[in-house]
Amino acid sequence: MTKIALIGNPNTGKTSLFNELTGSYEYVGNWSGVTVEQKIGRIRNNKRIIIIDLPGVYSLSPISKDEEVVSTFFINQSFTGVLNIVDASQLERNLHLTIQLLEYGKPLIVALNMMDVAQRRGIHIDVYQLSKQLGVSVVPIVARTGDGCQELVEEVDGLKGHNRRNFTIDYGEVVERGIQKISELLDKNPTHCPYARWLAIQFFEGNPVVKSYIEQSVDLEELKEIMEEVAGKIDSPLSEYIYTVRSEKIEKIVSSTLSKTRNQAETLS
Ligand code: GDP
Ligand code: K
Ligand code: MG
Repeated sequence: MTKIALIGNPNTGKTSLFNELTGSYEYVGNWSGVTVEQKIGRIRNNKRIIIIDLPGVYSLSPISKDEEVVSTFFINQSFTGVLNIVDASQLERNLHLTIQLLEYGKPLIVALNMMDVAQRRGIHIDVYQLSKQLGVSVVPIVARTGDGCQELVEEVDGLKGHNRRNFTIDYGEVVERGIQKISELLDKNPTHCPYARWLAIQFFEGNPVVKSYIEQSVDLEELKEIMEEVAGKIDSPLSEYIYTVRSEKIEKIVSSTLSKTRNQAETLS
C-alpha cells in the first residue's frame, strides 16, 4: 500500500486535485491523539494508492492549528511520500513550503498546478529546470480540468522506487554545526531518527511541535547549550535568519526557471 500525503499552500487547488484523483472521499476520525478529521481517498484507477489530504499551510512554522496538524503528521505518521501541490502563478511564495518538505527527506513529487492561470499571466516556467533544481519530479497540471493528472498518477505510482531526492540548503557554518550537534544528540536516542536534519532546522525556526518532540528525546541541558551557542553567533533571530537564507535560495531557483512575457493587460496599460 502506498500512502501519499497531499500538502500545499491554501487555495492552490488541493481540494480540486484530491477530488480529481480520487473521485470521492471518505472521512476518517482522529489519529494519534489529534482531534481533526482527516480526509483520505484512494486513487480512482489505482486503489493501492491512498491520498491523505492535509490542511493548507504556507509554512510548517510558526504554528497555527493547521500547521500543527501538518507538523504532527510528519512526526507521528508513517507514509510513503509527499505530493506537494504548488501554484505555478505564485511559485516564489509556494517554494517556502516545498523546501521545508524537501528537507524532511521523504520521496516527493511536485504537482505544478494553475498552469492555465500562469500562462494567462504570461508566466513561463521551465519545468525541466525546476525539477533539476529541486531534485524531484515536477508535473504540470490544471486540477480544475484534470489536465496532466494522468501523468501525475503515473509519477505517484512510481514514487517508492526512485525519486530519492537530494536537496539541501547550506545554512552557513554556525547553523550547520548546530544541525550536526542536534543530529548527534538525537542519534544517542535508541530510536534512530531518519529526519534529524529536518527536526534540527524546524527546531531552530521555532516550530513548537518539533521543539516538544526533541525535548522529550534528548538531554535538555545539552540542547540548551547548542541553541544558545548558535543563537549567540547569529545577528538576527534564528527563525528570521533561516527564512532569509531560504528566500535567497528560492530567488535563485525562480530566476533560473521562470520568465515573464508581457501579458495582454500589461501591453494595454
Ligand atoms: P484549496 O483551497 O487548495 O483546496 O483549493 P481549491 O481546490 O478549493 O481551489 C481553489 C480555487 O481554484 C477554486 O475556485 C478552484 O476551482 C480553482 N482551481 C483549482 N485548480 C485550478 C487550476 O488548475 N486552474 C484554475 N484556473 N483554477 C483552479
Ligand atoms: K479554498
Ligand atoms: Mg481545500
